[in-house]
Amino acid sequence: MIKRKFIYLFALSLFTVINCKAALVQTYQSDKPNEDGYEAWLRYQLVEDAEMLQQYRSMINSVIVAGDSPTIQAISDELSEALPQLLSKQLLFDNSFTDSGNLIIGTSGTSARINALGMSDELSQIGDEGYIIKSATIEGVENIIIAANTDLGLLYGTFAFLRELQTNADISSLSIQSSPKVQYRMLNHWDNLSRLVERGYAGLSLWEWGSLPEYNNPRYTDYARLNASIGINATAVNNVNADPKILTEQFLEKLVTLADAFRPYGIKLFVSINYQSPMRVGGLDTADPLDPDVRQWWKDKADQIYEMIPDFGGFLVKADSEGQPGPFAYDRDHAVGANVLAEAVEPHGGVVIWRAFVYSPEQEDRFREAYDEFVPLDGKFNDNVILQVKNGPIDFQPREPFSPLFGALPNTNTMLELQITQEYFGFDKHLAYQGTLFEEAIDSDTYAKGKGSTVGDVVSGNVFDYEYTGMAGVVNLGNTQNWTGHPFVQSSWYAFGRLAWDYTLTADEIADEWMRMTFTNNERFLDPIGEVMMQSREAGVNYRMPLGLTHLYAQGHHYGPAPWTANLPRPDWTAVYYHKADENGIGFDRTESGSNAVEQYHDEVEAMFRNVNTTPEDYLLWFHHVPWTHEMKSGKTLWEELIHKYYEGVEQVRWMQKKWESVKPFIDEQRFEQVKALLKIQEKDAVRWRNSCVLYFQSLSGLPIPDGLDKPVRDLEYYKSLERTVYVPAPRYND
Ligand code: GCW
Repeated sequence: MIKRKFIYLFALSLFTVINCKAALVQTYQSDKPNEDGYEAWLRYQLVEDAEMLQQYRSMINSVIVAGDSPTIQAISDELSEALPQLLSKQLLFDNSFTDSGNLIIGTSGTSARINALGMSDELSQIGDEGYIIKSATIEGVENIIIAANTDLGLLYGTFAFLRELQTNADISSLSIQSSPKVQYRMLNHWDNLSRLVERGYAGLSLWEWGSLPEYNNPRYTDYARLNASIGINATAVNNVNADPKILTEQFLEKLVTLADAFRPYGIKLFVSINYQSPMRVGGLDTADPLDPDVRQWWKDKADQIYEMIPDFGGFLVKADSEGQPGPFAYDRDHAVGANVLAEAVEPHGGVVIWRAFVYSPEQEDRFREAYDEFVPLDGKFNDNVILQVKNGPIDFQPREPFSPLFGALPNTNTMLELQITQEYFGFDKHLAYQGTLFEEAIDSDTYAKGKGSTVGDVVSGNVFDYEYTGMAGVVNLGNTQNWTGHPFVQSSWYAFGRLAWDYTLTADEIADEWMRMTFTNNERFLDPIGEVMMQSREAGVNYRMPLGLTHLYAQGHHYGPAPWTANLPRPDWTAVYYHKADENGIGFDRTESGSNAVEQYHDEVEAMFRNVNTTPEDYLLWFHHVPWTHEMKSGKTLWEELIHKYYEGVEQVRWMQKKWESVKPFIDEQRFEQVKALLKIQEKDAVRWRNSCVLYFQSLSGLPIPDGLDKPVRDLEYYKSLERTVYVPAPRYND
């Protein structure tokens, strides 16, 4: 009897389990197979738009790729992988010309058919890396051609053509001509040789130093493909807080394997160097850049590297910044320091990228430091040195005004450094598309030569005649299956590449492309999630530091809030240094009554920021210390506006959650559920940010939380305690 009852119960529970599962499957409306995100935006799924599919199928029957090089091989590999899947049809890949439509790829040197089209005028406009995609009638047949001056140009053209198909564009009369607007489109990895990644939240470093040089992990090639598909052509593989060992023969051998994997995709390898390398791995007793032995050491080292990696890009250098060694130890300035390296790589066509991220505890205002150090050196750097400047004067904060160095260095090649990894935006836990931030930085008008001298114009060499131009993006890519942790961090990687290629693209159109390629072309996904992406960065600003507040992070990890931080070894590491709030008001006075940092901008910008009434409210507390009672454009007081912004940030995250819920039927369950879970974390974190900041500022202002807003249930002490108790989702901070 007991036994029977047990069997009955067992059967009943089995029935319930099966039923529940069935119910789950039934309520889940998507029929899309699960995806883990590894392919990122290079997903070659059957074209969703039936009409377009029909068009592509009829127009592309044979693929003819002219030439013979590893890059040409990469093109053929990509197309033979992509096209049969996109079109779900068999195509000819044997270079045969059919009378029903061909895709023809070549330079005028490698393809007689392209040569016969007489495109020399067009080709002369696109440089070494540009491409042309167009419809062309050859031998009475309508074809699509991809033409360029080099195989690399063809590769970029191939990816651009695939993008047309992936985004379901009409290709019936194509006429595309494109070439990059800056020369170095570069990723900066902050990867340590231990494989822990500084500010990296997506697993261990991609570079498996232990199995290099012998094992060429296919992932290196996929990395190169993804980058080439968005036009990235350079990568610095190790942390700017550099381990000198990177320059030892042992590591150079490992780098050879990486450079070999990247080469067919046009990606040049750079390394970050430690300024004391001549001492630390070279056996010298000084690293003084003017010491003849040191000079010779760098020359010999460069010769050795170029012997092993003939197309090596050069060195990336963080010197005399945050404890990194540099020329200051020998009383030499940055220019003297950089030039010794520049001389060493110059005969090989290499460049030195010298970072301008400097600040010292002696400065009254950290904002001023980089400008004060580098402007006097303008014109003193060798031609093959590029100064790499972060977008803002402090450090990748949720919103910064542009660094006044842009537009202030007519005689020093200047490139822009942006951050893709979300050091200050919730790591890999928060959805915060950075395309809008990048666009805001690039479009900022420096007025260096009157109106219309944007940061983008400066770094592309349109304002001053720079010898070398570039943009760098700091990435967190790791060995996590989807590369970035949060699936939407991929969108910022994508946006960086697209903007580095063409800084006039908009964040909006880039988001649209990315979503179509990464998720689906279905408008019912694109419309709501496009809105989410476009608002996500602003939401992150609102719940962290609206109206121009900055650096309210907990010390060290930069994840959670700690606006109360004071009394650290350096004042410029504390939050109170940045907000300067007291019972009367809040904000950093950078006008003449304060640090006067506004004087570093060109007149028009200076005038705008100097005056509290013309300073855009998004930047208000960057430049002015204002009373809590200050009247804002909305008619509210500053206090009320600030608190409303904090609450709005949380509401925006809740809105993002709802939007995400609405797209469940249109994408696969795996990625849907992952983003949904991450949004839950984001909502919780946003509430913590809001309550911590609101309660803390209230403890100073003594003002009430405006009517209609729910008061935090817990008190300030509770939120302060979270700084010590809540797990921080990053390596290094939970040892
Ligand atoms: O933002 C700060 C980071 C450091 C980083 C530094 C830099 C590589 O907190 O982790 O160090 O910037 O850009 O050099």
